[in-house]
Amino acid sequence: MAIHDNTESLVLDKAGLKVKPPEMYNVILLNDHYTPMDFVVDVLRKVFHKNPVEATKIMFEVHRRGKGLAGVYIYDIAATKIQQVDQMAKLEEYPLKCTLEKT
Ligand code: TYC
Repeated sequence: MAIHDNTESLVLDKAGLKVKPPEMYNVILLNDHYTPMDFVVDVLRKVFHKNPVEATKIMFEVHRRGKGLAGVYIYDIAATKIQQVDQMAKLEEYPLKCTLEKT
């Protein structure tokens, strides 16, 4: 059982041994010309648990600048989120994509 404070500083287990914090990954949402804005907001709400205001802000950031940060997670969670986005986009035949970036 490891104890750490989420700041990548205090990292001792019960025996007082040093434990490495997990590597974190940015999930980056990419712009395209076809996916409807409402759908992107829906994805940000369902997959990344953003509220309507935050989801809309991120969607417009991606729309204007080409990409934007959807969330930061350990590898397995980030990879699962990407699969979920792929699955939602595929069902509607939208080209929406997101990628992983090491922090
Ligand atoms: N550019 C898209 C449009 O004008 C909207 C969009 C935003 C698509 C964000 C993808 O990740 C995205 N319909």
